Amino acid sequence: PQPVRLSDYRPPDWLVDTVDLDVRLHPTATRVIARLGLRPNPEGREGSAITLDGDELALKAVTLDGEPLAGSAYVATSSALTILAPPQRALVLEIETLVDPSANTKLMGLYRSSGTYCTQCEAEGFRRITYFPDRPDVLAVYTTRIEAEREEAPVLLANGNLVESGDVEGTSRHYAVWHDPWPKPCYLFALVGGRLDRVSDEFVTATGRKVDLGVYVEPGKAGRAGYAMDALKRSMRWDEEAFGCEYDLDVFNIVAVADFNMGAMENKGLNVFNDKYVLASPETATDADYANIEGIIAHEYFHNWTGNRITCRDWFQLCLKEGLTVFRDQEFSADQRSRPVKRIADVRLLKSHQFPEDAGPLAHPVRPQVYREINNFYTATVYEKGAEVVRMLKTLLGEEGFRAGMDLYFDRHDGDAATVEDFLACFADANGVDLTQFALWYAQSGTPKLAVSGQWDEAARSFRLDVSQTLAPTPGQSDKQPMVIPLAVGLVGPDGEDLPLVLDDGTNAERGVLLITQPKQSFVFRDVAERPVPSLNRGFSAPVKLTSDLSTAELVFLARHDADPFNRFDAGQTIALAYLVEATTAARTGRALSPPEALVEALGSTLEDSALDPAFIAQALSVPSEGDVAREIGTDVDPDAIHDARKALRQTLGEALAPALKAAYARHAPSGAYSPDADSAGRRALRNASLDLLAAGGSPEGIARAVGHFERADNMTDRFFALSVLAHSAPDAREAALAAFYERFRDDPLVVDKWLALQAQIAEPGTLARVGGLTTHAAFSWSNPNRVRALVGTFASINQTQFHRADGAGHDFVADAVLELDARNPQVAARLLAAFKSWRVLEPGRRASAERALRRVADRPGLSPDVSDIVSRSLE
Ligand code: HT7
Ligand code: ZN
Repeated sequence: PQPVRLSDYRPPDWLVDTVDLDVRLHPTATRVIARLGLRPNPEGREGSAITLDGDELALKAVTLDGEPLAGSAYVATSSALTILAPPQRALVLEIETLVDPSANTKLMGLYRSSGTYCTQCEAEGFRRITYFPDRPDVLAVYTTRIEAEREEAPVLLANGNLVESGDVEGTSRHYAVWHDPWPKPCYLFALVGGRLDRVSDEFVTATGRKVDLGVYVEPGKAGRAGYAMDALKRSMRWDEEAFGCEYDLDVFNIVAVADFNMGAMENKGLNVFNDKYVLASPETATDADYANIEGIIAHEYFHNWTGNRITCRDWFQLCLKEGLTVFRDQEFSADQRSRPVKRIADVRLLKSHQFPEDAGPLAHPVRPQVYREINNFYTATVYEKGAEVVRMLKTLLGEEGFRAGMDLYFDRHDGDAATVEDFLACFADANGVDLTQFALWYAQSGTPKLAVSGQWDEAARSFRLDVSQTLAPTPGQSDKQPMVIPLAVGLVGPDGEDLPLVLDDGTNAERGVLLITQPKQSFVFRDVAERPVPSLNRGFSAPVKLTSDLSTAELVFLARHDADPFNRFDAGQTIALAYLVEATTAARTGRALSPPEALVEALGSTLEDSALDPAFIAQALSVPSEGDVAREIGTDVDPDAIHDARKALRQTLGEALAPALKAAYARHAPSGAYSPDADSAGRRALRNASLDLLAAGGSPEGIARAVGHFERADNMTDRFFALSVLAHSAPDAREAALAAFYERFRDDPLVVDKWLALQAQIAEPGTLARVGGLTTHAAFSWSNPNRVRALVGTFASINQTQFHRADGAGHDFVADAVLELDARNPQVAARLLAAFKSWRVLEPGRRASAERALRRVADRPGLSPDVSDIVSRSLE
């Protein structure tokens, strides 16, 4: 496909004010009649044709103002309909198309999931339902009539409010008419038809309007939808309180389906979800599942204002809705749970997914300048780094300044298809600041590096911080400009208390934030009577890679005393990471290195600090992942050596901290029935982290404890955690436990996904054959994205030693899987292929095999645009 460039943006030539859809559902021949109220756009090109997008469509009829169009008046292909010389005035175009939802394996447009009809239109799926100007800056008011066999689809849903329903006289069919008064782009269109159970509730908005809430699930699963409903109501209240955003229809529905390309979709008034992010019960869902459900329900709901009421002008502005909405859902979860633990989890996700993306061939700015396939830009950079950019705005402007900017944004742009510039202008105008340099965060790709060193001048009683920033070239961007970096800092005195931050000009560093704008800058603090330890980038105030001259002893001090919980956590991780890098080098030459005593002691005192939140302690105990270590090493990476070093460290920690771990395990035993609340989840997290380290060395006592934990578990969190410990650390006990787990949950696909994913992660040479074998297991299907992601996706993204096997067989397996999938579901195939994104950091042998596998994919004729785009950028 031809690249699409931001610089080529032109307003649409024709606008659509109204869309009246008549959809007659049929498993293989659904008839769609679309009546479009069009008018020339005064801002478009005068006298232009009407060009409508299509994708795999069969045109049956077309009329203009009620008259059939002559064959010479239009050109129709399966991918476009052009009305050649339309009258330049408001007109009504009626288009009839036929689509086959059962044959739709791409899961874009109208498709069937376990028999339920559903739609997915973002980014460009509406054109697979009818011909339409499929771009987000064409906003219309939709009325949707759906008709179906009552027996097959008793539930008929679409966007907006229900205005009419009934039987189609003299037939076995029925219909429903939905009207959405809010103009919207077509990517927010949705309809659902099926046999579904409903969980009902209601919400009264801040101004007293009653909203009917419904969560629809497969028959028999309503008992697992209660938590999603609860999360929805909490989200609705939170958005009113935190941002003044009130819901605006009489109805809000959520539908859970089993076949879905992503997590969920924010269609106006009718969110459609991957059922993985709706269904939960203590027996089937882990604490992590509950937290994900809460966060994703909130995320999609929050889109009602950031995405729907204010949408994007074009797909380059995707971060405008996604980055902002991720920021909002992160804040919601932080308010509902532990703020520090949520921040730690969010930063871990950023570092593990976004940092490698930014460092590899797929790097792109938060707002890309060009794309060949928009589906490939729903990335960690757009979402997670996009959220960090919004967070930095808040750090720079403060709570009130940020809220003033958001208020102005909602006020000024309600009903608009907006841009990043529009968004930033609201913050600049509301606060009287210039954000020109800040805007570089949207334009420059790559992770800035910040090198910081500190010097205490005893005689002058001052402390100087020298800061320098660099940003390495990334694909398509060789020259970089310095960024605005809000660096939150503290100076921690010998007693562990923060010192006042008075700069040498007598001003205070506002909210403890230093503003870095130059390649090199120095900051001098006065009245520093004793040598402090600087705590840098507190709360991870900027998404940068920070290096400092802090000694191990100073990091240990921060791990024990820093008032900033994120940095307290991060100090321990920094020590562990530095050790793992060294130990990896040693492992490559067959040497073993003992971990620093100081690290063991610091973790020991964290473990025994009863003032700390157990969830925080659990995070502190988790050793940096193999991916973290690979990223830190950055070149000539040998995953086997990393694995050996990490395994040895975990074993040492388990042995050295055994008494404290056993005490923590005992202290956090459950005291009542399972509850998914944050405190209970935190206690389980610490108990399970203790169990894990105690078994890490494979000692009979540790394994026996894990077996007992598995057998006695009364909830999925404990049961699955124990199973994971056995799978990774107890080859002898593993198979029996895996078999028992499967037998118990074989009829529950979402739990079977956990079973598949766990086996895909085992860091042993037999895993590739195991994963290959599982692709033919009755529980696996290439056509369900959740199954594919659980088995093949987990293997490629988590199992560093086996995906990057020295013999290249892991790379070949994933390349074959991508090719197998591509014909069926290009989006899922392309995402799987993106697991190769860090292939260039591997040692030469593995790098060569990754390249061979990528070239084999690239050489396959007839690749989808999705896979072709990823493979060509990966090889550039
Ligand atoms: N806005 C939604 C993105 C999405 C999506 C994109 C492409 C293809 C399928 C998709 N399903 C959902 C979800 C979100 O980020 O809120
Ligand atoms: Zn989103």
